[in-house]
Amino acid sequence: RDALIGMGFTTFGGPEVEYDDYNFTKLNLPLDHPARDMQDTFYINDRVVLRTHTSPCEARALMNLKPPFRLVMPGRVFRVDEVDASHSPVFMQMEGFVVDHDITLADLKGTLDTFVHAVFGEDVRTRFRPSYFPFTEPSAEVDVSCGICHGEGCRFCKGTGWLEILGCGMVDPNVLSMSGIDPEKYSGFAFGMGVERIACLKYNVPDLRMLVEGDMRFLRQF
Ligand code: 2U9
Repeated sequence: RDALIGMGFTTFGGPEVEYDDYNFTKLNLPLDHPARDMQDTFYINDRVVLRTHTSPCEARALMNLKPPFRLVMPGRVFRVDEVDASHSPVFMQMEGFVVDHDITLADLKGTLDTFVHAVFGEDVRTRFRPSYFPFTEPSAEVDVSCGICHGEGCRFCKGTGWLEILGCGMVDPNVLSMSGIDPEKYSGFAFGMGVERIACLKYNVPDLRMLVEGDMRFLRQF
């Protein structure tokens, strides 16, 4: 977070109990999108959900703030999931959101490279892989070179030499115009990450549950 504040980001937020309109519709996920399934989302009623990502904060920012802005949005999110070493029904996300004149993919790459180097150290390498998100186009996933084997391939990185740490992309022009921002004048980028996952990768923790169990033998190491 300090690395992002250093680049001029300010924190922003929104409610954990959210309208499905902000959680899905305003982010380009229509009524028949699979992520809206009851299997994946905790519904309070027909119109209200526990937010499944911090992205509704972006929708609220687009409605309430005038660009330009550079925002970072950490917060708790909820998904219907069984607990295992890499999944939890409640976890922390941190998303970033930039809208300004002349924002390009180069700004996205430069910002995320700076962030990754601040968190994982100057000697890690980054890799941007094409991906898909409904609210960004183009989209990418970002990997860092494995801190255990330095890219050689080992058990920790499942032999690939790379660890996936976040998703990102250029804000889809439709998402901007849905909120009344002229995509001819403004462009932007966004990214999102699971905070516990980043912590585990940084400190080589093999199981997300260790972060919350409160075992003193684990906690004393930090
Ligand atoms: C608006 C426009 C763009 C938010 C984004 C991601 C990429 C992403 C996942 C990482 C792992 C969630 O924790 S995770 O499961 N997130 O990859 N999120 S771009 O982009 C937005 C959001 C809102 C209006």
